[in-house]
Amino acid sequence: MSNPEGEIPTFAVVGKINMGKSSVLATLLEIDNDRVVRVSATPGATTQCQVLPVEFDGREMIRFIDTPGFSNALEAMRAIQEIHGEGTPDLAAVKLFVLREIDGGQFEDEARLLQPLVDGAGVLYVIDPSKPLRDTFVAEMEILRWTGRPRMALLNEKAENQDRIEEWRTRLGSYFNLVRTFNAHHARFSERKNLLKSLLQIDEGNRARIEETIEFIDQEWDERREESAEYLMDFLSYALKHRESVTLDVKEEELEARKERKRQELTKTYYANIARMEEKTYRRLLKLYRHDLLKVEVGDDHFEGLDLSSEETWQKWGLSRSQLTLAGGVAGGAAGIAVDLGTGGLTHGLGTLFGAIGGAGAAFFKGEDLPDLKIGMITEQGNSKALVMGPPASENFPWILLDRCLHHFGEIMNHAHGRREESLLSINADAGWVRRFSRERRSRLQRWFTQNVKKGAIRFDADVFHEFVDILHEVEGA
Ligand SMILES: Nc1nc2c(ncn2[C@@H]2O[C@H](COP(=O)(O)OP(=O)(O)OP(=O)(O)O)[C@@H](O)[C@H]2O)c(=O)[nH]1
Ligand SMILES: [Mg+2]
Repeated sequence: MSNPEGEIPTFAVVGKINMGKSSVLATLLEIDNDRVVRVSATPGATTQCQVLPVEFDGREMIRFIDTPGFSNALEAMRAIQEIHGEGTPDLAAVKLFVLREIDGGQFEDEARLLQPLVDGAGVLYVIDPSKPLRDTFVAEMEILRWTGRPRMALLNEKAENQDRIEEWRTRLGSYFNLVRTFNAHHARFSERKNLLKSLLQIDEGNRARIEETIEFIDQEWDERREESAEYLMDFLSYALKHRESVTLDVKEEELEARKERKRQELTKTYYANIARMEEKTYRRLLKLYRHDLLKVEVGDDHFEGLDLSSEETWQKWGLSRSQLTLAGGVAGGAAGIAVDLGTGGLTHGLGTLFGAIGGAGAAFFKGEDLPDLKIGMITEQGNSKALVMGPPASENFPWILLDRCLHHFGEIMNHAHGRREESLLSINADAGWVRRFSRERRSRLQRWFTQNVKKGAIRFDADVFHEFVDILHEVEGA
């Protein structure tokens, strides 16, 4: 990568083997691919220096280097002292050590990790403060100090253990220009950004370049948030407009059991299609936020609580009954579309349909927060009769969908790229985003939902878009 502006600020992440160096970088730089940054429970995962450029618009802004861990720091320290002779070793002594050891020497790991420092890189020293502070760590700190490079220590706590933190901090404070915490498994966007900002404090000479990088990152994050808002609006719009229908032949029309079977099929297809679109929305979000390992599945019947047709979903997500009343219903908008055929079949039909959806029949509607789930009507299409499902007459339907989307968005935001266990997005956390919205926000969104239930395209509404962007911003920060 060309760099007409001169040297690219470079920072090497160093530390004892297995401290989480690679994980810290993976999270900082949003890399969840082991082929790019190898993370492993087995010590010694990283054996070569790995250059990780941070690029914007094809321009390399800053550069990080993942390094093999210190494996024999005490001995290496003595070897450097020997090379130097009397007094405190300096960069020249470290350089000689690297030259001597880099090709198959006794301290190959140490030489490899020190090479970038000899070449001018700043130091990010990763330690796990739940480990006891042994002499080997002190040896590592000594060696790093001898290089004279700007250096920051990062506390990446792998296990809960506050006992040793103060001891670590005090000791690190005398060897490093700055001590920060950065948890590779939990750091969020703001913490990642703060880490980059900390680089300004240790590397004043590259201030302009680092500040520019932080601006790029902020900008990229804003763009992603806006894109996410669009994905969300696309999905909600689709779900609110969606209709599913099947025509009924004479037998199906006349024989209740057959009609019932058709109804159940229709219900299934309707929800399956909404779930498919929801899943697609999450996949788009995962891609946008560079998650390859993280997966999401929205099954019609795979996961309890994710199933739009399950009772639990309706109790857990969406607005409360009183909030719904205040927000004003979708029902009005839907009434003109789902047409009552006016036969006795309708009432009966809806009853059984609810039974199929709720599982628990009448009991389903007794819960305080449960709105009517009026989805599904028999309509006439030309000369034949058809069962039609959608648009949703239930006022809570869009709120439930939005709530779930926000929850998933939050999970995606919170998932650190350094975590390598292949995982499904969790769906068990507390819901309740939309219940906390202000009344103004609820009304504004409700109006947009109602417009969407109606047929035909709706105009892009900048106010609503910005409302969605604000909501996502809040979810990010929570
Ligand atoms: N619980 C927890 N585990 C972590 C954290 N950071 C790293 N680990 C785990 O610690 C192990 C080592 O992580 P790596 O990032 O490969 O460590 P490394 O320092 O690069 O190791 P080497 O390359 O072998 O020197 C992996 O199993 C990680 O998943 C953390 O913040 N929390
Ligand atoms: Mg590593």
